[in-house]
Amino acid sequence: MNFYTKCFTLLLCAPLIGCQGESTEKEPDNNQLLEEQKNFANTGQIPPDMVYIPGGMLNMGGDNEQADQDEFPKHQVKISPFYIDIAEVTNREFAAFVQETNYVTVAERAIDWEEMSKQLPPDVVKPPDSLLQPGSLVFRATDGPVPLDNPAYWWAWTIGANWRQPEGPGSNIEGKEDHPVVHIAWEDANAFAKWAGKRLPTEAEWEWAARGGQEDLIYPWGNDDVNDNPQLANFWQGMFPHDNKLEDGFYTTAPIKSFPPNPYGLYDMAGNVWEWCSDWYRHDYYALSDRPRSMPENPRGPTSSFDPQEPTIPKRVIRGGSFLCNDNYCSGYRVARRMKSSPDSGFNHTGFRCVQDLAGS
Ligand SMILES: [Ca+2]
Ligand SMILES: [Ca+2]
Repeated sequence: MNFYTKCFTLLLCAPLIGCQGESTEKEPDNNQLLEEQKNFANTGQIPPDMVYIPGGMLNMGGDNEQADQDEFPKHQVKISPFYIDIAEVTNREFAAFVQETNYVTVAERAIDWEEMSKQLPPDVVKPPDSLLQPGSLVFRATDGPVPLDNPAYWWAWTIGANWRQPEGPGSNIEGKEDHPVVHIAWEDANAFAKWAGKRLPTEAEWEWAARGGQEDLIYPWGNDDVNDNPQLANFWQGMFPHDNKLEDGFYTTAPIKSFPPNPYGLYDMAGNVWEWCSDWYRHDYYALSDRPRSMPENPRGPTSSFDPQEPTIPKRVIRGGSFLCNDNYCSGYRVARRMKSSPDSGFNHTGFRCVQDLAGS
C-alpha cells in the first residue's frame, strides 16, 4: 500500500534528549553461554549463515534513563535455544527468493483504497488516484531543525520506491547486493522466511540474541557510549534529521558485516536497518507480562495490538534501530528499545532477519 496508512503510521519515537546516565560497567556474565554456543558449533548442525543461540533466562526491558515507558517493567522470561541469521537479509538473498517465486512485495502492489480506509479515521477523504500508486516512504533530510514529534517532515511518500529502487525511480540496488533489503512490509518478511524454512524472531528472542549473553547492558557491545563509538554501528551522528556528520561512513544502509559483531557473532543488531519481529505491539505488554510467580516461557507477544499514539492502526514490533537513529531522536540501537510499525508499511530503513527452530523442538 499506501499513502495514508503510511503517513499515519510513521514511527513516532518520543524525542529523547541525550542522557547516557551513570550506568555501571559490569563484567559480562556470558562465559557459560558462549561456551555452550562454541560447543554447539562443533556439532555441525547449524544451518548456513546462522548461529546457535543458547536458551536461558532473559532479563527483558529498559536499562538506562533513555528507556521509554513501554520498556518497563523489566521482567524475566525463559527462552529456548534457536538459530538466528548472522546478518540482516540482503538484497542478494531477497532477489533469489523473488526470482524463484515471482513474489511481489506490498510496496509494488496496487493500492486498495477500500482496505486502506478501514484503518483510517472516518473523516479522511480519499486522495487523488495520482497519489494512490504503488510506492513507499523514503527518508529526506530536512534543511534545518524541525519538531521531532512529526515524522512527516522527513518521510516522503515516493511512488515507485520499493526494494529494487530504494530511493525511488532512477535508483537501483546495483552494487548493493550485500546491503540489507529495505521497503519490506511484515507480510513480505514472513513470505521470505517461509520460503527459506525459517520464521521471524519473537521480540523476546530478538532481545535475548542482541544482548549476546550479557545482562542489563545498554548496547550489543556493552555500555560504551554509542556517541563516542561511530565505529561500532551504522547510526546517525549529528543532529537528526538535518545534519549527518557521517563519522561511521554511511548515510543510509551499509553492507552487512561492516561493523563488529556482538559476542554471539551477530552483525548489525544495533543500527543499519530496523528488523521486523513476529509480535504484535502493545505499549503495556510488559506490564501484562509481569505477573507474580509467573515466568513467561518463549513469549509470543500479545494477541492484539494497541499503540496509544495511533489507536486505530494495528502494529507489529520492530527492533534494533537504523541508520537514522541517534540520541536526540529514538536511540533505537539500545537492545531494550521497542518500536512499532504498521505491518503493511515498508520504509527505506526497515528490513529483517530470520530465526529457525532446532530440529525436534
Ligand atoms: Ca550512518
Ligand atoms: Ca539491524
